[in-house]
Amino acid sequence: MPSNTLSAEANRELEKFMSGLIDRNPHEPEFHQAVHEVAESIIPFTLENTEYRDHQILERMTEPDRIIIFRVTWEDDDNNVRVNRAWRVQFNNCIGPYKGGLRFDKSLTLSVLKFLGFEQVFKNSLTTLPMGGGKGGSNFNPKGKSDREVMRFCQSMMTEMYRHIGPETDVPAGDIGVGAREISYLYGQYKRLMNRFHSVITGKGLSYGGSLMRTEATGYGCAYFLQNMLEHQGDGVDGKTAIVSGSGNVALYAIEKLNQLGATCVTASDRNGMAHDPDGIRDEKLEFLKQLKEVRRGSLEEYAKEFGCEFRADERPWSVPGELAVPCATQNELSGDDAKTLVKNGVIAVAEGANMPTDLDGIHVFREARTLFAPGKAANAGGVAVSGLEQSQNAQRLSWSREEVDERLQGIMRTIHAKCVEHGRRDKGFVNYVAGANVAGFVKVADAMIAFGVI
Ligand code: NDP
Ligand code: 2IT
Repeated sequence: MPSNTLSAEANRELEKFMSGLIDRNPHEPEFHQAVHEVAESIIPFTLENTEYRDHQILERMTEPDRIIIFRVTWEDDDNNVRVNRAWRVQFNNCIGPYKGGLRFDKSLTLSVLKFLGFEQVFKNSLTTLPMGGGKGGSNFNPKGKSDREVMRFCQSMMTEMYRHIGPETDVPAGDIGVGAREISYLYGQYKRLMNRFHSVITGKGLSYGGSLMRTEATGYGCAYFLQNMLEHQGDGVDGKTAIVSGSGNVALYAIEKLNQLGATCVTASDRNGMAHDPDGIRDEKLEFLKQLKEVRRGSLEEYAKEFGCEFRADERPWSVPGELAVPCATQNELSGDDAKTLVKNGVIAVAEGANMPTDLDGIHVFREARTLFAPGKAANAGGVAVSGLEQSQNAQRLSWSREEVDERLQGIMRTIHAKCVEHGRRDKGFVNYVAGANVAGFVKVADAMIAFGVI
């Protein structure tokens, strides 16, 4: 797919690079998409900065260091033997140990994990902390499973995974379908196998090495980034209507912080559909939603019934008007047509809480409309940043206060914003946050790779 904002030479390079990547990695559409989005920014940059081409950095960065694939066998509550597949993609450890979440989702594929691991390399680089990129997970479906089934699955998964991870090697965390409960079971089994109280996983419970604010960090960080983007234009979040998707960890805390910053969040969504609450998801309604999704693991439809608002089955929220859009559910949930609808309805800023929720057409629509658009690798980096801070606290054997972690999180999000502005190509004052995040994330890793030589 050629880009109309690139020179003919850059487009030729992009086509050639992508056709090689697709040949080498067939049947991996999400991975192709994530690389294409990055290559659109990096190829023009490397045409001007030729040392990166001479060292074949983009070719090397799109090949993971290694991928571990393994069987996870476990027993359900009825004593049936169950078999799942799990992966850990160790993508790049040039600036620190592999770091990135674990996803449990019945439709998970290697293509999805490769896109997530690839994005994580750039995101972790942007945080300023010493973290490489990785991602893992399983096609295990936690929906409808008892706590004991989830425990047996996690214990079995860790019984293989423990030999591939470590505080200096690879440090997993949560993602879709992996929250506090799963992290505890995984860590308990690691500790039992290794007899070591290692900082080998983040998102831990507060009583055994977790950091205050890790639960809130991704959503809060995303709201801070949105605020930074708007303030850069002399505006702010206060008084604006926000269209949010998702109702999991990222969405709940993005809504909480956007409320605190004065916005009204009028939508949420889950796999069953979306709820539209024009008065705003706030106060006791937000507390109800947290209980519903974090504790009872129920359907969003219950929220709509409880508070008498509209629920639209099998729909996403993008047709609801608002100035801010914050997609926080999953990849490719916001298409080119959705982006056109949002632009028509007056959206001025989009911040991706999820990873790659906007498809390539959607990104192009926002760019052409000059909508402020923060890609996930910048806007949702607060989660992994506080994971990095959890590791720092574990290394020092102490815990920082909530205020201290929040202050550092705000500082990191401000720094990421500043780097995006510095590296984003500007045309009449417009900041291309996609290009800014890609180039800023790339340079740090690429320079380390060049320094290491041909490895
Ligand atoms: P959760 O599992 O807590 O929540 C996911 C939410 O998205 C749920 O509301 C879920 O619906 C919905 N969802 C998941 N898959 C689909 C789908 N295929 N179609 C429609 N809705 C879907 O995950 P998180 O909130 O942690 O993650 C959300 C996104 O944010 C992901 O892209 C993740 O990679 C990204 N992210 C997460 C970070 C973190 O720290 N947790 C950090 C950075 C990015 P339901 O309730 O029905 O399951
Ligand atoms: O996508 C992500 O950045 C995460 N799921 C968080 C990773 C982490 O290591 O905290």
